[in-house]
Amino acid sequence: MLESWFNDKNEAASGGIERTPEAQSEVDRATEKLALYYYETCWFCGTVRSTIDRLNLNIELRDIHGNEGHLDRLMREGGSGTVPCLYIEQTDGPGEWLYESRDISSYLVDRFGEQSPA
Ligand SMILES: N[C@@H](CCC(=O)N[C@@H](CS)C(=O)NCC(=O)O)C(=O)O
Repeated sequence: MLESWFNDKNEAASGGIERTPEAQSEVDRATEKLALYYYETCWFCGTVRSTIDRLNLNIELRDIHGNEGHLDRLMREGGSGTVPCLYIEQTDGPGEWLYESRDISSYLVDRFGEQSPA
């Protein structure tokens, strides 16, 4: 049950946001600039991943327990090894590191929720 909660892909299929192919492509282009630092059994990460699924977002997942380089970068550039953390690449400067599951989900809903531009 826990596993299905963490890996729930059904939410998107059964009520997640649906977009036209053009709109999804635009969102996919925007989410190429994002990456979620997480690990599998982290409950707070699971809440953000549910938001990602519900919004049908293709965001790269970087497992800090599965890749030492991800943890190193998170600590060095983000300033803390706490997950979840959303990395937001900027075109004109250093990337932004957004911590706190609620803040990450709010950011994603504000940016990619229904009627929000990418
Ligand atoms: N208030 C934070 C809590 C995050 C949290 O406690 N994450 C745990 C994993 S579930 C963690 O990374 N602990 C290790 C650390 O803080 O260095 C949130 O909502 O994102």
